[in-house]
Amino acid sequence: ADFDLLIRGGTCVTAADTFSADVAIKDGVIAATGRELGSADKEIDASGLLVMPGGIDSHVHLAQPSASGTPQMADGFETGTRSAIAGGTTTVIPFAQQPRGVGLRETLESYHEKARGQAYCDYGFHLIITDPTPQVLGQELPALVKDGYTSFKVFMTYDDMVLNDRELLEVFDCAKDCKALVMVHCEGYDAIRFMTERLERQGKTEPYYHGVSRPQIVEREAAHRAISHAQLIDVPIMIVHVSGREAMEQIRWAQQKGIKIFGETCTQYIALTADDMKGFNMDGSGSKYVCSPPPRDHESWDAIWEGIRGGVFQTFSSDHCPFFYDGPQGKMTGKAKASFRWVPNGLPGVENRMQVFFSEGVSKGRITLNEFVALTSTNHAKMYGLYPKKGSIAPGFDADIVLWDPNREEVITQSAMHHAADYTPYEGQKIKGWPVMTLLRGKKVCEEGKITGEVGDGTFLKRDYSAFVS
Ligand code: DUC
Ligand code: ZN
Ligand code: ZN
Ligand code: ZN
Repeated sequence: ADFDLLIRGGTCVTAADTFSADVAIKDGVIAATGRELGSADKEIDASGLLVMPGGIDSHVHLAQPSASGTPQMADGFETGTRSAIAGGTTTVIPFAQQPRGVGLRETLESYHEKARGQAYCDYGFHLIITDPTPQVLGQELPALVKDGYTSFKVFMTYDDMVLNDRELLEVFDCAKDCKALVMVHCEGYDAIRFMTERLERQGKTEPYYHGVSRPQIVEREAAHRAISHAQLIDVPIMIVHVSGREAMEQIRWAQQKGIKIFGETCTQYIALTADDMKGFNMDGSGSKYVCSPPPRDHESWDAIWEGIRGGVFQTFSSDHCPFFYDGPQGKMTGKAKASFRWVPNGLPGVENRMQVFFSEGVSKGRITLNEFVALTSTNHAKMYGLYPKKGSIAPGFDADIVLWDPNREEVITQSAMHHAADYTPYEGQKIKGWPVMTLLRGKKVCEEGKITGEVGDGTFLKRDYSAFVS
């Protein structure tokens, strides 16, 4: 036969176009699109379905160790990437977090060890820089960027990760020199500490107060500070997990001034609210929704959609950062019972990202199909140096494809999930539009929620420079 596989009769969607075509695949790569392409060993009937690039989720946390005595993450590479492919995502970029005092090579090696042979989908790594010593910024980081680790994240809060302004400037300066893209967690350390300690003195320690301790003002202030530092150095940065209007407006303002600032938002900021963290109950169920930045309110959802439609945000991610709710590793174990400040920050969501975004975005008429593909796949590939290998349906691209039924109605429920976490924050959400088959480099890895791929199918991706960093 001419090809290994032919996907027949579907509607192909890319970031630019929507067109009826068959897709021919050979050796894991898209060989041709069109009609009457030739013969194939296997065929898939995609009539009535959308044929879209597999999702790329450029913001995922897997197997990051927590401090001893605090809950450990629920998902490693096996269950996290299994959950990804079940949701139509074929590439994830998790973080390799530098423990202070440890070198970057050593950090990366330990994450490679956790991932090697353990992934169901392809993966890369962003470093998290917590200890920007002269050795790290002068030698290690530039060398690693050259080796294909072309993006990294820094934090403006958290005791074990926060960088002060001087350190941020040093890191930005290094990124400029080595053409790396810096992702910035924008929440102000001192303001959060102040708010947290005041709430604790008032006895306001339930999970709900996690959100109160870090309101949008705290996020906006840090976003503005990061933007100012980036402008001073003249380096592009990506402000991740934007939760509402305040930070969105800072990014828009910067973009309108011609400062190169990029923005990411996530599922929880269009689907959850601060009220979901209300669990004045003794069981602490509000802790299921504790993440940072915290989910806000309905006005914030509107602001996020405004940013999505207006081009303020280039990428839509899950920020999958899974913890258990129940059991010995549960979110409310140990010190967390005493105060929200000890509840681990993060929600599982890699499997639900495309479902919720399609349903709320495309099915409700807020965005086009092409915008959906750009925000869930193509822009991630361009932003993080995976284009033109990943992120489109065209000859030469990896045959990472999701077949999507735009009319299928489902309800999200934990019992159907493929992650290791024991809950989903999106429980009960009604969805219109659902992934029915996922292909990774031409191999069917999931069909109708059933995993057909094998652990180890996923390979490590060395990345190019960001197409958005010139
Ligand atoms: N930042 C993230 O990116 N994810 C989870 C928690 C956090 O602070
Ligand atoms: Zn963050
Ligand atoms: Zn509501
Ligand atoms: Zn994150």
